[in-house]
Amino acid sequence: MGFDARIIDDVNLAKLKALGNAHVLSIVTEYAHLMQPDKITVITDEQNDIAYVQRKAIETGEERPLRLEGHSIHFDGYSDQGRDKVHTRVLVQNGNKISPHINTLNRDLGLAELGELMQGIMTGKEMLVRFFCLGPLNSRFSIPALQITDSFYVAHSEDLLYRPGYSQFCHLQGEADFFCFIHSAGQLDANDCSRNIHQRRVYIDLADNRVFSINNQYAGNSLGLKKLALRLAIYKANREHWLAEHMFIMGIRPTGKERVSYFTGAYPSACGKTSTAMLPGQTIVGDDIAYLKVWDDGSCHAVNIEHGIFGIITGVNSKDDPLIYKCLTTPREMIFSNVLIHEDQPYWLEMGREIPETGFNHHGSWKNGDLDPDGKPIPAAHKNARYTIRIHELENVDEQTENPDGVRIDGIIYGGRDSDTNVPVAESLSWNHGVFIGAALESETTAATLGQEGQRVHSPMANLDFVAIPLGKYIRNHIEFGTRLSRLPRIFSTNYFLKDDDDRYLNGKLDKKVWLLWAEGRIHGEYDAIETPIGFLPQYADLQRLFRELLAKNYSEEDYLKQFSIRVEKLLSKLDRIVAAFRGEDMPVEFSRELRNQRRRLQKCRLKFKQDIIPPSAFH
Ligand code: SPV
Ligand code: MN
Repeated sequence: MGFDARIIDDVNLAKLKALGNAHVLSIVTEYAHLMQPDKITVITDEQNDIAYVQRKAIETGEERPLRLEGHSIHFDGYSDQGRDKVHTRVLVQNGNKISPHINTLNRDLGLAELGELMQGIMTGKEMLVRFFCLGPLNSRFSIPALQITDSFYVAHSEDLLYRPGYSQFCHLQGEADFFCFIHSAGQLDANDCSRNIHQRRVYIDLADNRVFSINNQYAGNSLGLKKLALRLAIYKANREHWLAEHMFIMGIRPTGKERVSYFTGAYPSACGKTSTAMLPGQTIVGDDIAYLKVWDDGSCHAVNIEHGIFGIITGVNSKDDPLIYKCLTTPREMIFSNVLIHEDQPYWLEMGREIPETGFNHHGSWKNGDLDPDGKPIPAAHKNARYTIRIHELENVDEQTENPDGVRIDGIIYGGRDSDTNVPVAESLSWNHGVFIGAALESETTAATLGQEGQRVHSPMANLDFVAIPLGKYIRNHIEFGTRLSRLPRIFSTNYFLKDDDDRYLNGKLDKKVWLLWAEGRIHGEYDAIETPIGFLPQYADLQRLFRELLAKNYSEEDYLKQFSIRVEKLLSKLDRIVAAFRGEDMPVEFSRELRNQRRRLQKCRLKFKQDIIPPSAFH
């Protein structure tokens, strides 16, 4: 197979050939034949090429310019506003199941279906061939990634979110050691949104390090390097003994002390991961995906594989998120998606300003009170509306973000959206207990995935949607990772979403700063803690001081008791759910031991105290 000279010119062909990589050439040829674009454009790391993508995103209509310089808006279709879990499948040989929780499909069937759906899908369109680097340049963490797409929005988003990687492909010296993503938005409708949503497919082909994504635009479905690459990375990490996680990385900097401690944190989508990494006074390395490795000195190092943020905009306001808010309201290159546009300005839900009664949104022309075809009111903006920016646009970006060695991790946090069970912060009793806490993470579903919101679901390490290996093996990898570390990070749990009986949140949005600074202080031996059946809890006096110093808030003992008392029955029921969730998985003995011990400790304290809700002071 060769290239048809009518669809690729000499300049673009030369850019491809200069890589000296037969694998890249054969992939591009194969998919050009299948998808039949009118034209192939190869994008290198050169500024001209990158600017071409941004310009064409506007010219083609996939993005529209807004009032502020560099700002644009992209709309995803009305039914393409979140990750599509149903049509995202891992292709497996011979119909093997990976795990009861992982959506799989026979590889031959999947590839055959794709062959049909992708036939001629790029007719009339331009095929972009792009090269990126997952992770800092010239780093042993990093993985080169080839992206083929016909969406200028996808290609432009990836410019903002990922490091350019044409040079990294040159360093491959012809090897096939890269990830590959093939995307087509398919036919577009009058609003430049994917028309054939009913044929939306995201198929992960582990055998070939490839992911196919068609008939969609929402970034969680379309951008190869985001959640599609995470699935390939988890599979690769499993073979190579490292971890690919749904985690932020941040530097925690206690005031008045000359130190920084780096933490990673895993939270399900829309549960405060970005806002934690963006806490005032701290620094951000990344907000979504981290690779973790055992470093030469026995410590744990991590890198952010991205260099941008695809963040939820709902609720971003000048008071709670001053840094992001400032970015969103000043000129810079950035993309809004699925917000309301009125007189070329973006408006989003809970932005702390009045939202106009009319405008243009993810449903088209909109006025307050409009109903969708199902008779449901159309909100001004989608709850999962987002912004896409380069991380270096932020004032609080950490100076180590591009360090090829990453940063040394001293703390790991697991946090879910849990209204009635877990305390706001606790430190695990040991590494294995911490892994157990991560594995037992539950959270209520949000608008980040299609389907019903507010359902309590189990998501080990907030990563269930992306795990492409048996769950038991995934958990075992975390246990083993700890055995290879001589300097173990401490593991913490957080819960920002605890509510009282009247359904009111027990904590303010910025209280998380106290939990994080307490955790950081624990690492440095600055706070004594109360050992309880569920882990080490903070003492009231320490929190009282932290609240005063960090938030100028008077933290009452009554609030402490409401928030930090141990809800024994709720915790025991949670354990029953976790047992059920892992049924059918081959769990490591260490996990089963932690589960048994956790249950035993809770039962013992129920017997001893003869009450359901036990204040931390009972354990002094
Ligand atoms: C998430 O949903 O976890 C996100 C956004 O970070 S995306 O995965 O791209 O949908
Ligand atoms: Mn995410």
